[in-house]
Amino acid sequence: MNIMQPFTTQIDLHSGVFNPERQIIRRYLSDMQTTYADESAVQDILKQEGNRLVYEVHVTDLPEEEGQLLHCTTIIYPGRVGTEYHMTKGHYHSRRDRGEVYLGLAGEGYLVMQTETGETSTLSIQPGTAAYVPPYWAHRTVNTGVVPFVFFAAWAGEAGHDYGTIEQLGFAKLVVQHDGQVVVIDNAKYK
Ligand code: M6P
Ligand code: ZN
Repeated sequence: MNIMQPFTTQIDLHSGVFNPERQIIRRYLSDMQTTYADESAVQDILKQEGNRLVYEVHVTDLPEEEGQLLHCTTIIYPGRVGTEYHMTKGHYHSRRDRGEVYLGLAGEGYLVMQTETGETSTLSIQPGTAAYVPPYWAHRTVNTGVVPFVFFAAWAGEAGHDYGTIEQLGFAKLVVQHDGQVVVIDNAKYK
């Protein structure tokens, strides 16, 4: 058994920034060309405005192994691609039977989830909302506000991220702006 040293991280509850900062994963629109339903809106933005930072993840540098509890903050910047709000790529856990817990820190958004047996769930997250992603549910977060949406997440070290299934199939539900309102609609392209 490998005994690690306990440690703390100071988290700015407004910005989600870690101190000490360890690893930051930044996802730009160019990394998400097939994520949004409206692929031509992605190409128009890339051509007309150039690339944009959609979200970043501040992570602890823990080993991805059984027994560890990985944790991070995610900051999704406000914005839309076509009618669809800025969001994370979304994933299943490679070990499907591993769950995850979220805590909203700043801004607001939705946690969009689905199972491989056809169930879907969309939960609103605000500062102070603890949300539970049970085993077997794919999960994606969406910023439906006008300021950065910041939340904390913790999950099992051995869970792993399976992005491929979502890249191939997409999510069944989309969170879009319609007549100035946030609406959850069916994804016509969902396979
Ligand atoms: C949450 C957690 C992380 C994840 C991050 C960004 O904080 O689920 O494990 O990495 O969101 O989401 P994604 O990995 O789908 O881009
Ligand atoms: Zn996860």
